[in-house]
Amino acid sequence: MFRDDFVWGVASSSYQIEGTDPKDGRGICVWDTFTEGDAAGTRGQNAQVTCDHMHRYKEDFALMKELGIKAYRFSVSWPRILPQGRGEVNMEAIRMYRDMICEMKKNGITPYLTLFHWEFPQALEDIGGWTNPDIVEYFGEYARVVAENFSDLVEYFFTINEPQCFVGLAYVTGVHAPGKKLSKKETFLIAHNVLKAHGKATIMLRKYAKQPIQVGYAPTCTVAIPATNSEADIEAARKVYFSLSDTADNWAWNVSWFSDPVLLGEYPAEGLELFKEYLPEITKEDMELIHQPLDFMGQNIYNGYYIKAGANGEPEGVPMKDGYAENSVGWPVMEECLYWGVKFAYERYGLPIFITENGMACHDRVAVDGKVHDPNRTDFLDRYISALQQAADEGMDIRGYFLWTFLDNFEWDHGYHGRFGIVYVDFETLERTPKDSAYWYKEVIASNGANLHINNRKLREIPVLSKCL
Ligand code: GCO
Repeated sequence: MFRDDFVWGVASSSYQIEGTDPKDGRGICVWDTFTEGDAAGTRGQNAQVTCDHMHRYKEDFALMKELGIKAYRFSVSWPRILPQGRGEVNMEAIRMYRDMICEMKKNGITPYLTLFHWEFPQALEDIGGWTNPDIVEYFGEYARVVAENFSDLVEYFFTINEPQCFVGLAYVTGVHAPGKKLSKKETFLIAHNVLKAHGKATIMLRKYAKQPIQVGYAPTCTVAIPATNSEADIEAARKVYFSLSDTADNWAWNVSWFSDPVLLGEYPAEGLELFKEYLPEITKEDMELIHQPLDFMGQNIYNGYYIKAGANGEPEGVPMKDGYAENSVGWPVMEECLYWGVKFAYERYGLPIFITENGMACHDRVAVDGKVHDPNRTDFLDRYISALQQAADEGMDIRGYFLWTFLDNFEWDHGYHGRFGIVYVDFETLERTPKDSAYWYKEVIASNGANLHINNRKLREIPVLSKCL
């Protein structure tokens, strides 16, 4: 079973749900620019309105309360708070976020605030973005403004969400804003500056906090899952999970380059060798800055791939069987990733873990009875959270689970196509309808997981026919 004080929550990000208002004083972010015109990269869609959460948060937090949700991982928008990315603070944004946080707390919801979930200020992109060495100071300044204005109300902070994604998708493959395909040299510089910015923000959050706070980081990756429980397959998967590749288009899609420096204080030796011709200067001071003590680590985990020990002793991929389950944006459903992802990360880094994101996109619609039936999502969550419990039962220090996500929203390059919410949003009327999975999750929270199938294996037994006749 999960610990008694296990944190049950939902996660979101500002850009995906907030929307805009002509009076909001918010600056432009790279996603606004990316979605202008024909917005080819986002199915012609943008986030100007999205869920209109900025005008409806009272209603949204009341619904969260009704659904028994106790914690909320959300992000604040850098260019909403600092329209130019630095300098003048937009007091309208401070007022809005303070009111939002107070409203959460009034509804018994503990805030977990993420500083950066990909809303990069366009004004900073225009002066070199993450390749500009000053970006570390700018991000530190932003962290100071956040600490000064919100840390009396918020105790838990995350610095950066999924560096793998926004470095890789935004600057290597170019499918996310600002849609650039930069050279390897530039993207390794970006990654290094991102890690330094994380360190700087951690220092600034603590320095300017108005009460003792806890700080973490929220990286991601696809998990290497052992094909069987044999020691050899487990070792092969562990090796692959932390390994690096120079051949893949997207070098940034890995665990160790983004987590070892932050959590262990050094870049993986394999990468220093493999990538040596692309690396910027990395000093001892840089590494000290990056390696700030953290209170916990976040893990955003959705899926994986199978690995076995090959005949020659080297790890080998195991293809998926035809007809495997997948979500509506084509990601495989494989609950073992939550067990192995947590186990491997905990063994290597040893910090308490929050699952900062996990959830499923489905082809949801309002049924003829007016409800949204999403049995695939409930089954997904039951399997995944049960796998997480297994890791907890085996002694991994798991503090909480933030389901991605509360409201269907703007799913980046998928536009409004990927519905990840446990609450259905009609994007024409903006009406919210909790899906069946939301009521199921309410029971999970109320029972601290006692209703999960891992604790009720009997529920899965085939009913005895004679009882029904
Ligand atoms: C990510 C982001 C979220 C996504 C979610 C589903 O992981 O890409 O953190 O913003 O919406 O993961 O793709």
